[in-house]
Order: sequence, then C-alpha cells, then structure tokens
Amino acid sequence: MKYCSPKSSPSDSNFRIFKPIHTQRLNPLQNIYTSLTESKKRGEKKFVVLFDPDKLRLKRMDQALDLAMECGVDYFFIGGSLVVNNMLDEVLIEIRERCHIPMILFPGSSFQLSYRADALLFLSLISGRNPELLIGQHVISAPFLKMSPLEIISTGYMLIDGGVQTSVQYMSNTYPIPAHKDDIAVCTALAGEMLGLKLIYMDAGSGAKNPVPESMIDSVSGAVSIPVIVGGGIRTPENVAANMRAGADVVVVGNAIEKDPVLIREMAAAAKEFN
Ligand code: 1GP
Repeated sequence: MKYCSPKSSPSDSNFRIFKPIHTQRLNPLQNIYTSLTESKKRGEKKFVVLFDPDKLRLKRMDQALDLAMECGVDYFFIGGSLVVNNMLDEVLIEIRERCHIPMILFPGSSFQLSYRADALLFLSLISGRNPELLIGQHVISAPFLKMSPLEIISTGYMLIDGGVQTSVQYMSNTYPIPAHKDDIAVCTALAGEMLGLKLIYMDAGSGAKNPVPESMIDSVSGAVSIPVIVGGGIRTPENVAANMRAGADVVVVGNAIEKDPVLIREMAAAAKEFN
C-alpha cells in the first residue's frame, strides 16, 4: 500500500488515491477560521492580497511581500482559474522565506493543492449548477486533504456578474448571479450557511469591470451570521473601505496590487480604520 507522504502534494504530479494512515493534523495551529469569526464578532475587518501564480513576476512579488509585512496585511490568498505554470510550490516557498503572513489556498481546481500553505478555502460554487464544482472535485481532493496539515475552511463561493466575462466564469461553465439580484444572492448565501459552509465568498471575478454592488454586500452580510468575503475588481482604497462599510468582513485584492504593489499601503490603511 502506498501512502501519501506529508512532503508530497498533487502539484508534485504523483498524486494517488490512498488510505490515510491517521487523521491527526500535523499543524496544531488550526486558528485562521477562529480568528475570522472572533474578528467578525468585534466588528474588525481583514485585508487580503491575492497572488495568482500564473501572473506573478517575482520582482514585483518581493516588493508586494515587503509592503504586506510593513502594512499588516492579514492573509494571502494563493490561486487562480488556471495555474498553468506549475509555480504554486515555488510561490509558497518564496512567500514563506520572506514573511509569516498566513497563506490560504484559493484553488481553481482540485489540482491546485499543496501542503506548503497554512489553510485551504474548500470552495463549493453555490451560485452555479455545475456538479463538478459543487461536489465532484471535492471527492477527488478529499483523501489528500484528510492527510494534510492544512486547515480546511468550507466556503460557499458565489460568482456575481462584474460586467465582463471573467476566467472563472468561463472555466466553471456557470452563470454568475446578476448584479441587481440581491434576493438571489441572499437566498444562495442563506442556503450555503444552512448547508454548513463556514464562509461566504462573493466574487465579481478577477479583473471584473464592476465590483460586487454594495447593496448586495449589505443584504447578504445582514442575512447570514458567518463571515463574508468580497473580491473582484476592487481597485482603490475607497472601494476597500466602501465594501467593508457595506458589511464585508474580508476584502480581497489581486489585479490592482499585481499592477501597482504600492497600493497595498493605502488599502491596508483603509481596512485598519475599522479595527
Ligand atoms: C478574484 O476576488 C479575487 O477571485 C480578486 O479579484 O484580481 O480583480 O482583485 P481582482
């Protein structure tokens, strides 16, 4: 019987279905979700920088990492819709060598997994009706995750129409929730919470023309009691503050910071105003 070594990962290519030796997690610090829920109770907000391993230019990443440390970025999300360049482990190693901000995988597929991160958003695409992204890929990755030291955070992922077709919409083969349909967003988030998901992530998609509308953030965050993450198309510190004021517990920025890492300074400052 072959067992999965804690040092191996599906991104190393030799992923096999295996029987777990034990169920004990290797990382005793299972505290990211607890920290999110406790911050929410206190009305505090978290600011997240998203790194897409496909888009990274390592020089800019160095600058972004230094600024993230200096400005108190809360978490990094690592992931993308494709991840074609096999840089996931390299990016995780590079980040860990330079700083200790927790790294949370935000995977576009069950192949974007690595033990080198701290946690994983176990995404169920509840705005869509593609069974692969509701349960299919979860079945494939479950044995690896059962063995892994990653903190697994089940997340109801909701795509919201951001005015352009994004990679994630195309790749997921699903329709986003129309931006003016707050009621559909609320019912979807409520169903996710009732199914036991621990977070709601409303995403207009990377590079969206329009971010998630503030009225929708307000409606959804008022309806559920689990933390709400918002991302997609956020370009300014004012956007960050407006989303947080509307009820987002966590705001995620990727593209804008990839283009101009110095934006981290003002965006993180806007988020800290709430804490
Ligand atoms: C996308 O929410 C993230 O999944 C971030 O989007 O790259 O547009 O900031 P941006």
